[in-house]
Formats: sequence, C-alpha cells, structure tokens
Amino acid sequence: MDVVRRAEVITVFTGAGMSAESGVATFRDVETGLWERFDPTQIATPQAWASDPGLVWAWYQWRARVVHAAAPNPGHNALAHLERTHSVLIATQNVDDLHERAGSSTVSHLHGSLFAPRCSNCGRPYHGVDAQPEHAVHELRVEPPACPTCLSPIRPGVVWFGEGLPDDAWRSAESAFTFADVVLVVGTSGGVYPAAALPERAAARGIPVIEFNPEPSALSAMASHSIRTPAGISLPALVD
Ligand code: BJW
Repeated sequence: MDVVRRAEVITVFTGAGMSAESGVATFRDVETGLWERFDPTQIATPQAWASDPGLVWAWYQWRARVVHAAAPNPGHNALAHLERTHSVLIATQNVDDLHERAGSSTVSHLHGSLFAPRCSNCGRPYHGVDAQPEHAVHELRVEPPACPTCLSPIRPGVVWFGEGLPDDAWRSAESAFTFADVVLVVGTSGGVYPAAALPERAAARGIPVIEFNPEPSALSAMASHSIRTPAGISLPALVD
C-alpha cells in the first residue's frame, strides 16, 4: 500500500481484535466477546472493585493466565517487522503484552496492563503476582494480595470505566498521532473514549487513516480506506 510505503512515521492504534487470532477474547464480538459472558459494570469499574474485590481480582488473574499462555500472531509480528523500515509507535488499548513479545519496541498502553498490578491505596507497583498458567480456569473469587508497605489490597493495573488514562501513555500517544504520516487502526470497535478520539483527531487534521477490521466500526466513517480481513492476514500482506 503506497501511503504506508511512503510514510516515515507510522502510528498504530490497536484494540482487542489485534489479539483475537492469538486466542485472546475481544470484548464486544457477538458470541465470543467477554461482555457476552460477563457484565462490565460488575467487573470493570471502580464500583465493582469496591464491592467485590475477590471477584474482580480472580477475573483479571484468569485473563492474565490466558494471555500468558497465548503467543503473538502474524499481525503482531508484521507490526514489529514494520520497524525495520519505518518509525513506528503503537498506541494500544489492549492490556496484554503481545506487541512487546512480538518485538515492537515502542508501545503505549492506554488502558494499562494485566501485568502491572499496584496498591489500591499507595499506588506502589506490586511484583509478587505469580502469572504462571498452570490452570487457565476462572476461579470465582481470589482474595487480592496485600501491599507489603501499607497492607491495602493490590488491584489490577488496568483502566476501568470512569478512570483516567495513564498520563505518560496518553501524552506519548497524543504526540504520535500528531506527528504521524499515516495512522493504522487495527481491531477496535472504536467506541471507547478518550482513546478513540486519537484517530478521529488525526483524520480531522488530514492524516490518512487505514482501518484493518473484518467488520465496520465506529471509526470506519473517518477512515480513508478499510481492509475487511482479519489482522493476521492483512498486516503481513502490508509488510511483504
Ligand atoms: C478483528 C479481528 C481480527 C475481531 N482482526 N479485527 C465520550 C463519549 C461517550 C462516553 C465517554 C466519553 N468519554 C468518556 C466516556 C466514558 C467511557 C466510554 O468511553 N464509554 C463508552 C463505552 C460509551 N470511558 C471511560 O470511562 C474512560 N475513562 C474516562 O473517560 O475517564 C474520565 C476521567 C478523566 C480524568 C479523571 C477521571 C476520569 C476509561 C475507559 C476504560 C476502558 N476500559 C476497558 C477495560 C480495560 C480493562 C480490561 O481489559 O478489562 O478497555 S473497556 C474495553 O473496551 C477495554 C478495551 O480496551 C476497550 C475498547 O475495546 P476494543 O479494543 O475496541 O474491543 P472490542 O471488543 O470492542 O472490539 C473488537 C474489534 O475487533 C471489533 O471491531 C471486531 O470486529 C474486531 N476484530 N477479530 C481485526 N482477527
């Protein structure tokens, strides 16, 4: 694709569909999405954490084990390969580490990480969680560990609805979307803000936006071009 080949700086905006072919469930896909089986208000909000921390902790530990057992797919690998010829920044909404494991060097995690738990009170990072995937089953409740410093419960390092995005990730993403020659939007329904505003603003400034998603999304209307095949097929074709 010429617009990509000619670009010096490529900013990539990824969502759950990026990791779908690695066996990591999306949120909103019909039948397979996490929100088909779990109510987001009961699990991905500060209120859910306050009312049932054991349920929330167990759910995120289960998801961390699923990701730990998964591997990057050809789409992740293709984006890592793109760094050989271009300056690439990935702004991901995903809380997995599959971009990093594929070899991408600059990844901003707009919605946090499954692998960065922290104290719910003093905010110190917690390094004691064992993410080994012996049993990828979902235990209903697991008591969160206690912070070694202040004894408050350790919380998942993800961004729940109603919470602000991490400042450093947001700032580097904003700059990457400002200075991009082209933006690739991969595997997102594009309806969660403020993250979805980043490609919208880039399009409004005249930066070409290419979407990679088998289905139309909330961002399709402002994309210059949409490629309707799975990312594990369309992204490798881009770097070949
Ligand atoms: C494939 C594929 C394949 C499948 N290849 N593609 C403005 C308007 C309206 C509402 C708001 C607004 N501003 C803020 C809000 C409220 C809210 C929000 O956006 N709500 C909307 C849902 C209506 N936003 C927030 O609450 C945010 N915080 C905030 O605004 O705080 C204000 C504040 C400021 C300062 C101080 C304090 C507060 C936070 C949002 C956090 C979102 N968190 C989650 C959970 C993270 C943790 C976890 O993982 O559990 O993030 S929700 C969930 O949605 C997750 C995702 O990152 C995010 C986006 O989902 P994504 O990635 O798009 O996945 P899907 O499943 O929706 O789509 C998958 C796509 O893949 C589909 O299109 C498929 O077709 C495609 N696909 N296979 C390519 N093989």
